[in-house]
Amino acid sequence: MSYLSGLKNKNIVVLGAGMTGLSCARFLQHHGFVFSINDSRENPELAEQVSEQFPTAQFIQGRWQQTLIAQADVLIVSPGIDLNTPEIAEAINTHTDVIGDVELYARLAKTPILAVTGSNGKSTVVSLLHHVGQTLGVNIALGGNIGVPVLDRLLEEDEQALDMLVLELSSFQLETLHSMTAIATSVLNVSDDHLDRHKTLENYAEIKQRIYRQGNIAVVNRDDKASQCLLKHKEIISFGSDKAKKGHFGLITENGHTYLAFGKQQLIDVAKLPLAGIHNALNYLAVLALGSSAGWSVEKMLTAFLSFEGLAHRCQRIASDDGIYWVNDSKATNVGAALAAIEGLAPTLSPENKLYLIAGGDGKGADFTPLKNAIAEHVSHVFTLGKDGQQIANLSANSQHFDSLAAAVAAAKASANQGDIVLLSPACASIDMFKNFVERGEAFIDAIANTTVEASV
Ligand code: UMA
Ligand code: ADP
Repeated sequence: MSYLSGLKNKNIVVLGAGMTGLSCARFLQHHGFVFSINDSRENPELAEQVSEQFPTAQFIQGRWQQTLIAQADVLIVSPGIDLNTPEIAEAINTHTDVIGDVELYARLAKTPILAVTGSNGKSTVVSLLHHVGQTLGVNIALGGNIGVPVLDRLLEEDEQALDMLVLELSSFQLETLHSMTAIATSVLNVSDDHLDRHKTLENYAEIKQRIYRQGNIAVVNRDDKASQCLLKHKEIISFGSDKAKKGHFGLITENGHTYLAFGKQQLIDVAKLPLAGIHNALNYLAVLALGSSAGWSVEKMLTAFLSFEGLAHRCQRIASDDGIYWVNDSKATNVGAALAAIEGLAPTLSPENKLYLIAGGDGKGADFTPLKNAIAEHVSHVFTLGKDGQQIANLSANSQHFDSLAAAVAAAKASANQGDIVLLSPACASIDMFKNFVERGEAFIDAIANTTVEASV
């Protein structure tokens, strides 16, 4: 009996009625399974869609329904729901099959996978891998935390014909994933993030490490201890900002130029690549390592790099007529990302120009002190906002806290001169003031266009 037909007589409960929950429901309904959906919030955003699209499914909202959860044979938990929720923890203790949507996909699909996790750079790396694969003529798809629930893939007719799936995995998704067998997996880096849920950095790093058990080749970052693969029997391809040994990827600097390199072989001057900053050079190297694991030609991948423009809200230059170099890095939702953006952009400034930082939001329990030295070294003034912005302001004497992003932008505009960089790299989530990082980035772009200079610091 296949795993799928074995689900027929099971009591299946989907927890969470968001993007993931809906895709699980679509999949289950398509196969004619009976299931229930439970969302603990009063008015889940997609509640209407649930009632419309799954009229026969039992839908309980506003609380966790303890008996429903306790009686489930299979509990499919959305990534945003904490497994320590008492009702779910109890189900785990009583050996209910508690899985995520990616686990269900992994149990069913045969498509070769390249899987990426990490605190920062995931979306850039998986999107670049996808772009490179497409350019090389591979029939490739993208899924996971990037906003494309994987089960939707199984409903597409071309799933059988797919050569490769590139998966972006969050720590939340890795908590409920055990059965993936990828060609290659990577923990790009680990820095403070989601500690409100995972409690300690050690616990968070351990969850990320679980990806290596579920792939053949481990692609590791030599610069980051937490990215190393501790499993002795795995084949390893490494990347890092130093010179690499034979068979690994690194950077070589010669006569003021930095090159992506494979062992001693210089591949391309990073100045010729569209995505700037050392953090992006590492992202390119990670893609080369992952692509090589799949047998792709390094030379062809380098050519494909040239036509990838990058993703919105990640160190994205915003055009303006004031001569200021505005950079929207709204996706920098943790300290490591903001640090990479500051350190990556600072070297691109002319000596007479300055770097201004706009930061703050919901810090998710993170410690901001790692930003202190980078701000002291590279940033002329910090404009902060949001719930935990004052904590960032406290790192520097040259700082000021504002009530809104528009006010912070106005103050930055009043301070900056032509050629200066004003970087929005919040080091925080946006949920205290915005729907998500996209809305925050768009508010930044609007504020740049609409602000007249009236504030000064
Ligand atoms: N819910 C509850 N109780 C809770 C928490 C949530 O009932 O305690 C309900 C909400 O009311 C809502 C639903 O669960 O109806 C939302 O589920 P979810 O939070 O798992 O979000 P989805 O819409 O299913 O989106 C998830 C990922 N979200 C999170 O991990 C928080 C998306 O990543 C991902 O793109 C999508 O699955 C498809 O795989 C977003 C994200 O912010 C972009 N990820 C984090 C990050 O990148 O840092 C990890
Ligand atoms: P993720 O999907 O992991 O959030 P993104 O590719 O969306 O990663 O990038 C988010 C932010 O992280 C970027 O805006 C940038 O500030 C930072 N960043 C990108 N790549 C790296 C990297 N390799 N190391 C550290 N920070 C990075």
